[in-house]
Amino acid sequence: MLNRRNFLTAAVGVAAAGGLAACAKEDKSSTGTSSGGSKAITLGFSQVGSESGWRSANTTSVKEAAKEAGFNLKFSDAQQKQENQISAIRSYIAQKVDVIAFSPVVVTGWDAVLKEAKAAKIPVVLTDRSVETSDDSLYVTLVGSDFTDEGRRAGKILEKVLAKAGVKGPVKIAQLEGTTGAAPAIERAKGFKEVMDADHKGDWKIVVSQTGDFTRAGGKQVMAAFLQSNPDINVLFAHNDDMAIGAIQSIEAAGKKPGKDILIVSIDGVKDGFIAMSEGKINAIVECNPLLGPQLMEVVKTVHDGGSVERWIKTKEGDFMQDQAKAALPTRKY
Ligand code: GYE
Repeated sequence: MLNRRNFLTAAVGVAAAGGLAACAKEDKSSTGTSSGGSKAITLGFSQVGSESGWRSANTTSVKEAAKEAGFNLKFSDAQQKQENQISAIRSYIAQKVDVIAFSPVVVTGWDAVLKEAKAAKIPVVLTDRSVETSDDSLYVTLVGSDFTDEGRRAGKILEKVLAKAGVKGPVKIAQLEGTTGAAPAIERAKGFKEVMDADHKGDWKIVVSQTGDFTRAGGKQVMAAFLQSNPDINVLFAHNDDMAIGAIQSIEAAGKKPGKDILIVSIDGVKDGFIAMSEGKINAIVECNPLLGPQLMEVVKTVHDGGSVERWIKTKEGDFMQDQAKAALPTRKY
């Protein structure tokens, strides 16, 4: 079981000692000291990559919020490779940062490096994506969305989309999955399937499903192959907007109308997704909020100061149908 208090108490002691030791070192990227004149918290952050609009907005949010909080942020981009994230985390441990935060590209394979962080008494905060671990004490908390619920919401909103479009016959769904092994890919598929199994056993079928790695290029390429193998697809469920946008290009290239011949539901709610929706090409979007920076910095501060935090700090988000897109577009923040 997680013994967070002991872990944190130990972490704070070491963080304070680490802070003193770090004073001697020059740190060019330091963003200054916190208000009381005390040493700024050094946060090592390992980002997944820069695969999507969501990710860019998330990176900006993290960087801005760290600056705002007066933290010394060490940031690295793993280019969607787990081994890069593991080396980044190892380097943060070697640099004796106060807190490590990361958004794990996939769910498994973290125990070894997380044990190293624990042995060095550096608390780890997960953000955006979760991990599977046999030892709960290896991370303090997760700040991020409920992806299973997003999948369920996508299923529910598809019911509305189909009703609005007046689709009567069989629903043949193509699914563009996110990065294989990543929490949002696993859980969004799971939540969507729950709705299918509960209410649409007879009328909906996923006829093809493959990863597009959360990128536009991936979505475009995989959708082109789907249209070749299954030209009768009438619905696309894309695990993110970028893959839906890529897929739209292939749908149009195949002489079909996205949003009409093929109804599209995606997840994220980035600006380009809203633009495609206001053009009638995406039918509905389930929002997944990337602006996690401020909440993350608050948690990092609490953890660093030895306070207790919830095990999972969930993000709040909404759902949008096509007829809301134009009105919502100017107010979208990412
Ligand atoms: O949906 C996708 C990004 O982990 C929630 O990763 C995030 C996902 C997001 O690449 O666009």
